[in-house]
Amino acid sequence: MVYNHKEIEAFWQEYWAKHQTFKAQNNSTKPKYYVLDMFPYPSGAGLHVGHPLGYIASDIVARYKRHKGFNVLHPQGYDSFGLPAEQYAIQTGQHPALTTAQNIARYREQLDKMGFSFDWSREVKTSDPDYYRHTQWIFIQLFNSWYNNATDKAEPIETLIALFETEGNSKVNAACDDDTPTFTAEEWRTFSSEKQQQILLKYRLTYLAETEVNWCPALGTVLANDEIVNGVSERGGHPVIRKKMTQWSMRITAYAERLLQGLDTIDWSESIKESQRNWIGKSVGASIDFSVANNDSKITVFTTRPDTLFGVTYLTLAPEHPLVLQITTEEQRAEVEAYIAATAKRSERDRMADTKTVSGAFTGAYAVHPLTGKQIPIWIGDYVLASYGTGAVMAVPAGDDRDYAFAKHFKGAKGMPEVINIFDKDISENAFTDKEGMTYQNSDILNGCTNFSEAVAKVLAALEAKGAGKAKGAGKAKVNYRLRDAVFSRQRYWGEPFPVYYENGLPQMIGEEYLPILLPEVEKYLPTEEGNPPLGNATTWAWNTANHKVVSNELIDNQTVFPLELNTMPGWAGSSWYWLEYMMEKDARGTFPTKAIVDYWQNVDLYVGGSEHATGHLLYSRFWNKFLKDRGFAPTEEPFKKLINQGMILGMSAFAYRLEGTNTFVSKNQVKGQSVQPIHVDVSLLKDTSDELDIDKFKAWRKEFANAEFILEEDGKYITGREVEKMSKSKYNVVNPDDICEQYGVDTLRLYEMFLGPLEQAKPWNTAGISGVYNFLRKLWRLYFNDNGWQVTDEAPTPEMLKALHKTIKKVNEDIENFSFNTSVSQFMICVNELSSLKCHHRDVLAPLAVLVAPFAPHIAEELWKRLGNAESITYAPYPVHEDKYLQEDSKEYPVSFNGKVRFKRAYATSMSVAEIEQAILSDPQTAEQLQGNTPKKVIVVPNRIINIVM
Ligand code: ANZ
Repeated sequence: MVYNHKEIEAFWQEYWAKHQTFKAQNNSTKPKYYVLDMFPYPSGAGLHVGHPLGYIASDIVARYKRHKGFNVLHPQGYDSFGLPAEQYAIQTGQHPALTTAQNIARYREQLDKMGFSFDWSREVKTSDPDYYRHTQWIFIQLFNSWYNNATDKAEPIETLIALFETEGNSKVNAACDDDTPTFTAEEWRTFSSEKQQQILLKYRLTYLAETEVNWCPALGTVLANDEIVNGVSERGGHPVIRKKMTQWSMRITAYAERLLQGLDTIDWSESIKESQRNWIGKSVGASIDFSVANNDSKITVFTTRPDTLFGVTYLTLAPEHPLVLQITTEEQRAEVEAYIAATAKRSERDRMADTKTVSGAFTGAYAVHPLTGKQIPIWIGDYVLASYGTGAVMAVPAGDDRDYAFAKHFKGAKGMPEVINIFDKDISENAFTDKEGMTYQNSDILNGCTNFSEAVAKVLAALEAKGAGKAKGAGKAKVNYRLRDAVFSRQRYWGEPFPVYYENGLPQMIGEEYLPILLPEVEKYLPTEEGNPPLGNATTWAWNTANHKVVSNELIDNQTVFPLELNTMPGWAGSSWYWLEYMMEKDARGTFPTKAIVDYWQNVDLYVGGSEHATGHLLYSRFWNKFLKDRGFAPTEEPFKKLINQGMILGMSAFAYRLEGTNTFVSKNQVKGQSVQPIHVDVSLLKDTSDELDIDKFKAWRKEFANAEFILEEDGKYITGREVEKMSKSKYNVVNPDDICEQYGVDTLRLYEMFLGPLEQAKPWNTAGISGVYNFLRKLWRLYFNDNGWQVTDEAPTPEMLKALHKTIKKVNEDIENFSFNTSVSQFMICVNELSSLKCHHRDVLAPLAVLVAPFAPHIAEELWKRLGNAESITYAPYPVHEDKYLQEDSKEYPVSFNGKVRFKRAYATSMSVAEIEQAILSDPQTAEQLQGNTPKKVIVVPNRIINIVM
């Protein structure tokens, strides 16, 4: 009986679907285990062999945990809103919903063929109204919440309003906008309702505000920081500029500290945690106020070095700082304005990356030092970023390189002091000149401090104590985070509509009971002529507050019918909570979330996906989860307990070498220094997974190659050059898993992907090795079947057979727990080889072996299990546990040395004592030969290790 993968795989895939073998139970006495894959964006290209890598690994764990008695939740779905479908719609006019549905169907077909044990009954699609009504619902909850720093959690906005009504806001410790005014309870009550609304927006966890955004003109949309790579858009590589726009933002900064602390509680790779830490960027320091001379305003700086306050030599403001134009003197105005115009052309990233160019301008204004009362010139310079800290720095050339470079660059210029102030203690000279000719003078005031924290405490105390003077309270300790609030509006069509309409320009939430607000139909997917987002093309996009319906724009009267929001939500909205939706079975999804169910599943035990989401999806998800936890909708502080990032599978590109300026192609070994141009050749044009080009196929591939000439190897073959590159359509090195499944079967594909190397490492795909894995499965099959059929016997297995089995049981259990799947595959190969040479066809070995391989190669395992006489699927069969007694070695081979040199080897039973071994070795004829008549002086036996004879 031969191994017929096609029949077997088709049969079991149908069986699993029909019997809903992998359906998770929301009520179970078993312990729960939740294994999640990052759900795919269904692109038009379908899956290549790189995509399933993580899915195979998580599927092995899911299947293993079922064998181990867990109630496993292993769902799958689609992150189906997004740019590519919309770009395609713009080009072709096809509705994104249509192309998305087609792509999903294709993905599903491919995923089904790979034998994944997904519980498809819980599938989610982020573009499905049944799903996005909950995304809209979460948005409303965020809008209706504020962050109370005192309780360190989000609370309903009503509790904030109650505080305002009774005590105003001076004592409220909340995450809010920096420019929030202070008011009393009386004042609050006299505010108009509009004013109250505006103030509340400064506290809500999602709010509308004019912000500086990354605008990508080519894509016609705003991009998040993590959607920009090296200053250009991640998708398409288009330029990005800074622009002010009114946008929805998420107050993620309220959670900065919890996002940071939480990292210590989760089992993620250090590198991902480190990128999140850097992204959050916590700095501990102080904010210090400097009043502006002859002006009522004050400039607040953020510094991590308050101890350097006496070294302040000038102040530098970001060119965009709101006070700049106000304080600039008439004399300096032209210069300052010219400088501002020049820096506006540089992106923030350029400014950060460029540490060499020094530029700036003097405003003509002076600030007053809060302790010395001395006047300090105020400059602007683009090394100071408007969006970090307060957008202003106290410049200390004696302590900071950039401040030093700036002072040196402008030495002798108007407004740049002649001497640099020293902040330090105990500098013996009061004035000196450094190598570069810069002169210093000592402030003297901090002398005597011996360490940093003492100096900081002294400065802050001095600022606090400055009596009746202006400086009292001019400094306070402050923690600053690099993390910014996240812009949440996109000027796109294919995303979640906001459940928001506008009354007098102020945003209002639509009642939860009227969700979902469906994405409207539009004629075209481009921005409108007035520059409004694509939803501006919709003609039925107004909200009737009387009957709670979306109605025609013509009915807008701003009395009962109001315009709806034209932006849509960003790509990360739908992916920031999807693991919770999976917990609910489809028919329980009416109200979200169903508390008892969410409480049962808690959070994701194992999350598998790419590391490219480090500071995007993985940070936003943690933020939303913490928010939902605060408001009682999610049970745990962290959504993903353990995270594994699968490494990328690289492609093996193939090249043909065209002689420069001709249509002649030279085979790899005939190039020999000739001037050739390497051309990517589609890897499907190679013969039988080798490097040989199929010339006929190549000629038919492209018109321009139809008449190509070839210079071949001596054996008449055309050999291509191969190189490892990222797997991508544009490099023609994409390997389609469908072809492999067809030829070798999916069990082979699954094993092979795992066999390629450690899960977390990047590794090249080379189809050539796959036949080895296929042969392994055939060999496994042949333990159970011979040419005439079934050959499994009920005879008792020998100790060797049991040892081969139990070694494997032990190794594979350990490997799966450590996510080391490649080593398990090698162990299976060793085991099957051993059992084959032992002629093992014994049920007591072969039955557990089938269960052991089931997580890896589930189809063949099911088939063997059935043939072994089981009526039920193998899925829930207990996973074998090894017994130490079978692993014991019954004899041990010793290297036998004479005066330290190994001469031969001898095996002795492990039950023998040292004295017995000594006696045996001394009476060994080969020992006599080595001794050549000498009497041994000493015999050393180290049990289970060595024997050494000293002559
Ligand atoms: C005085 C000082 C003296 C500073 C000294 C440093 C060294 P991190 O650690 O990144 O938070 N700074 C503050 N706001 C800035 C902005 N918007 N753009 C550019 N630089 C800014 O760094 C904080 C330090 O970076 C602050 O401490 C400030 O310079 C500068 F010997 O203040 B320091």
